[in-house]
Amino acid sequence: MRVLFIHPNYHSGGAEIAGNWPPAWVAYLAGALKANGIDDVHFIDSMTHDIGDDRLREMIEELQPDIVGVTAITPSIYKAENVLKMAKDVCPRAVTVLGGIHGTFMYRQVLSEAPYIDAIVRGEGEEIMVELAKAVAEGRWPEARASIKGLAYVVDGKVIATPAAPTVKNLEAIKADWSILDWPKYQYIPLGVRVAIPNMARGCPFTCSFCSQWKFWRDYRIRDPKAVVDEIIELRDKHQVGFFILADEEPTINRKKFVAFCEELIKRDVGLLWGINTRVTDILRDEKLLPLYRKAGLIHVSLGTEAAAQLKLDLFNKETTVAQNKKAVQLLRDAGIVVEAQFIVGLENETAETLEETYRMACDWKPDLANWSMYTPWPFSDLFKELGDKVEVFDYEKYNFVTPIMKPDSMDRAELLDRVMNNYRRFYMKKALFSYPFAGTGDRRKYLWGCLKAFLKAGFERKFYDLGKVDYWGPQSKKKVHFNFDTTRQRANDEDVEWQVTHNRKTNTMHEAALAMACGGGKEQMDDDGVPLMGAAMHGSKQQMADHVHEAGACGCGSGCDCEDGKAKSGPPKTTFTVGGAKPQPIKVTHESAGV
Ligand code: B12
Ligand code: SF4
Repeated sequence: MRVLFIHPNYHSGGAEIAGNWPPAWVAYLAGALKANGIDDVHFIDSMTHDIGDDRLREMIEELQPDIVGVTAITPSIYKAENVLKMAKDVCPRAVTVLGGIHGTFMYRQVLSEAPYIDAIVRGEGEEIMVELAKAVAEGRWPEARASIKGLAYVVDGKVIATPAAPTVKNLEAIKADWSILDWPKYQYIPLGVRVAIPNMARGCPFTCSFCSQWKFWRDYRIRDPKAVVDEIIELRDKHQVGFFILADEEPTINRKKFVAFCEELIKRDVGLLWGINTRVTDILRDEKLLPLYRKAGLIHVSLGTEAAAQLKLDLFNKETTVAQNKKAVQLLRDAGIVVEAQFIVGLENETAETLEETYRMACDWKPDLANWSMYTPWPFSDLFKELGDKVEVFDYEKYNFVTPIMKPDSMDRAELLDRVMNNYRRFYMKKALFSYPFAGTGDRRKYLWGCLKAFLKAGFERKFYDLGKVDYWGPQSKKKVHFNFDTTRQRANDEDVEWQVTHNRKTNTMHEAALAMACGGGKEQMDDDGVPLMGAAMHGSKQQMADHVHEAGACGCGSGCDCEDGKAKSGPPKTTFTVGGAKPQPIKVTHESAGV
C-alpha cells in the first residue's frame, strides 16, 4: 500500500522570503503511518522544488500511489484541488484526500467544487489518516469511511460529514518522521543554515475573533519539554538543522513548560538559535526570564503588537497598550533578542492617518524588524461573520496577508498597498543606515544583517509582498497595480461554513474588544500548572469571561458596570483582571467542538 503526500506549489511573498521552510505536516503524518506499519510513504514538495503541473503529473503516474494526500491552507486551496484532480486523472483508482485548515472548515464548498476529492480529513490528521489508510490497505474503503470520525465526503451528490474526531490527546505518541524531507533544500536565508519547525504545543487557549487557529486545534496541549529537545537534537544531528522556529500558536503561555524547555536546551548544550511568535503580555510577565531564554538560544521573537488596535476595537486601551508594547520591545532588545513588531492593517476603516500611526509606533518602539500584514478575513473566523458584506473578495488564493482583501472606505486597494510599502521603505532604510551597523557584535548583529539580506533578495526578485505579481513599482505605478481577483469565486453560503466550533460563544462584544491586545489575545495568563487564570475563562465561554470581567470592573466600562445598552464606555480599561478585589481563579478549559 503506497501513500503519496504532496505539498502544492503555491507561493506568496510573505514569510517565504526568509527561505524554504519544511512542511511539518508531512513529517507528523508519515511518522504516524509508519508507527502503524504503513511505511511505503512518499512525499513531493512541489512548493519548495517549484514543480510544474506537467512534471507533477508524471511523478504521480510513476509512483502509482493507492492514496494521494494533499495539504491546503486557505490561499493554497485551488492549487491543492488542482493537484488532486491531476491525481484522479492519472491514477483513477487512488483515493484522493485533502487535509489542513481550509478543508476542515470549508469542506462543503470544497467538495462541491472539487468532486474528484474522495475524502477531506477535518482537524488534526495523524489518527484519522492512519484509520483511513488502514481501511484502504485492508480493502474496506469506501464502505469503512462512515465509521471513521473526522471525514467529509460525497455520496450521491450529498456531502456527508462524520462526527468530529477527538483531538490527539497524547502528543508524545506521535513521532515525526523528519527523514521524509529532502533536507538540503530547507535553508533559512538570514543564517544560511537548515531550518526546522517542530511543535511543542498545539492549540491556543484564547479565542480571538479574527483568528482561526484556536478553532482548528481546539484543546491546548503541550508536550514534555525534554521530548521536544530530544527531537531538536535529532534534527540537528541527523539532518544538520541549524535554526528552528516553534510552530506553536502560543509557545510561552505555559511559562513552567517553556522555562523547562529552555533549561533543557541549556543543560544539553544544544547550541542552536531559534525563534517564536508570542504575545506582549508574556514578555512583560517574563521580564526577568528573558536572559535565560536568550541563553537557551532564543534569538528572534515576533510580537503581535498592534493587531487589536488595527482591528479598530474602539475601546482598546491605547495608552497602556502602546506603553506595554514599547516596553516589551525594549526588554527583548536589552536581552539581546531580535524583536519583530507585527501590524495588521487594511480593515475597511483604515485611513492614511492610521497607517502613518503604525509607522510612528514602529519608529517609537524601535523594534529591529517590522511587518505590516494585510488583514485577511478567514471565512471561518467569527470576525468574518461580523464583517458581513464588507468582505467582497472571495478569491481565496489571495488570502495571504500580502493582498488587500478589504477595501478601506477612504482609499482604494492600490493606495493601501502603496502606503504600506511606504512604511516598509522608510522603516528599513532607517534601520539599514542607522541601526543595523551599530547592532553590536555576535548573533544579534549577524541575524539582523541576514534578515536585511533576505529582504533585499526578495525585493530584487520582486517577490516581496507579491509586488511583481501585482505590478507595483513604486508610488508612480499605483494606477497600474492589478490584483487580478477572480470574481467568479463567490462567498460560501453561511450554512456551508463550519465556523461555529465552540459552544456558548457570544459575538464580539465591546467588553471583549476592550480586552483584546497584543497578538489579538487578551491579557490572560496561565498559572504555572498550566491552568488558565480568570480572564481565560473565555476559552470555555466568551460570555463567561465578559461576565467575570464585568464583575471585576476590568472591562473598562467602570467598576460595577455603568455601561449603557450592554456596551462599554470608551474609558481606559484597567490593565489586570484583579482589580475590584477579584482574585484570579483557575478555570477549567475545554473546547468542545460542534463541527470540526
Ligand atoms: C510554519 C508556517 C509557515 C511556513 C510554511 C512551512 C511549510 N512549508 O509548510 C512558512 C513560513 C513558509 C509559511 C508561509 C505562509 N503561511 Co504559514 N504558518 C506556519 C505556522 C506557523 C505553522 C504551520 C505548521 O507547520 N503547523 C504544524 C503542523 C503539524 O500543522 P498543520 O500544517 O496544520 O498540519 C496538521 C493538520 O492540518 C493536518 N493536515 C495538514 N495537511 C494535511 C494533509 C493531509 C492529507 C491530511 C490527512 C492531514 C493534513 O494534519 C497535520 C497534523 O495534525 C502556521 C501557524 C500555526 N501555528 O499553525 C502558519 C499558517 C499555517 N500560515 C498561514 C499563512 C496565511 C501563510 C502565508 C500565506 C503567509 C505569507 N504570505 O507569508 C504563507 C503561505 C506559504 C505557502 N506558500 O503556502 C496561516 C494559514 C491560515 C489559513 N486559514 O489558511 C497560518 C495558520 C497562520 C495564521 N496566522 O493564521 N507558513
Ligand atoms: S492569542 Fe488569539 S490571535 Fe494569537 S493564536 Fe491565540 S486565538 Fe489566535
